[in-house]
Amino acid sequence: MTTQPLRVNSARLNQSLMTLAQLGATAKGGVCRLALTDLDRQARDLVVGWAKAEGCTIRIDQIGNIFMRRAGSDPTRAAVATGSHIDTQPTGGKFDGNYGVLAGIEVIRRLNELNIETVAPIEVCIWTNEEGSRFVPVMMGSGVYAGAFTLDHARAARDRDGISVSAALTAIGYNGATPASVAEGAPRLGAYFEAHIEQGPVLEAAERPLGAVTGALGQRWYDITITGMEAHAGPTPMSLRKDAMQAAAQLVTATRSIALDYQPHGRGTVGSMDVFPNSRNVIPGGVRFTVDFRHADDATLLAMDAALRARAAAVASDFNCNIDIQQVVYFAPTHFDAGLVQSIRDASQALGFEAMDIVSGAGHDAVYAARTCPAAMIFIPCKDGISHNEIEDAREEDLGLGADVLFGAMIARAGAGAS
Ligand code: HGY
Ligand code: MN
Ligand code: MN
Repeated sequence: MTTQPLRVNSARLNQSLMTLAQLGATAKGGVCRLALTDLDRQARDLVVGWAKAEGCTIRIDQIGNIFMRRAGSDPTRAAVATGSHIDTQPTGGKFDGNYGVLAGIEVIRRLNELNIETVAPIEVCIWTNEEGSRFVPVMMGSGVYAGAFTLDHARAARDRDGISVSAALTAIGYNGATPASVAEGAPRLGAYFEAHIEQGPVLEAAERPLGAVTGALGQRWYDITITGMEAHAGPTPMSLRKDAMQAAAQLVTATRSIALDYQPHGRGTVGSMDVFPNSRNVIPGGVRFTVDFRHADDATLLAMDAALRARAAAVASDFNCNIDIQQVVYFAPTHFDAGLVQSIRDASQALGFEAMDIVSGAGHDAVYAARTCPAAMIFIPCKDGISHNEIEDAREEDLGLGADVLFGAMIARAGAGAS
């Protein structure tokens, strides 16, 4: 074994990313490939084909998670795994999720080229519906795997057209047979690394190409339904209105003000809203919208929850509307495994770089994987810190360097025999 750190073929990794990005390519250079659509099927088939070409065996579980396995010399060892997701936001980019999966495929390609046999098996995972855009809950496949919610709950989830996860999995041919959760018998991974773009401005502003992710913000997601009464926009006096839109507006601004009350880590977002009947001269009788709260501290995240509910009670009274708040996602702030984080710092050091410790503002499948095995993440910068946007971009050298760190950290964990 040479003492030089192992490197990936960054040109090939980049080429694979661009090939995958063609599936759902948008005019603005992004990707729209929603979970369990036919585009997701095509992308799954493409990546599974690449893994099979490298001699991997493929396992698909009952929530559609895909595990692409390269054997090790000791099959009794739990797999050292990596991966991410290939479903995207409607105005998603080429790299969110896709990078983590293809960096893992590139590690397998290099192990084969270098004829290195690891001791522990290596697995690359594609987790189902990480984005939570078409179906809720978010990070669905990894959440079922870790027991954050049941398989039945996830398979029963429906999109805006009423299509269930179960039907969508069947439609794309990824209704797998193996158990989907560790509790039900899914193989427990030995360790899980995930490479991902930062999706924020920190690394780029610090001019650091590598982040050792120590943890991730906790999240609470809500569906809020406000019921007032439709009425005529002209004859109805202001004092007699039950205006669901005006009530909603109060909570939209409260979402922002509550997040601002809990800085620096507080985050509050209203990303989606439906208005009924959505006619310009009818006072809205119904408004349904989403709230996404995040914080690094669990007690603070709970305080944000309480502030929202208190504000909603006051608004319901002031605007004579009914307000229903359903929490649809909750996970506490995550602290990744210190040993794995250190192996990421060490792999970065071996390449001549000092990785910057950083907390993830985004949720990732590693958050749920961390409930079942040691997990940690590698971040690389993305241009202007922009993601969940079609202009999302990352530099080939950073993509390659992040994959080099993944390679080194995984080998250190899996053990490498003869080459
Ligand atoms: O919402 C998130 O943090 C991730 O993109 N699913
Ligand atoms: Mn992602
Ligand atoms: Mn995302």
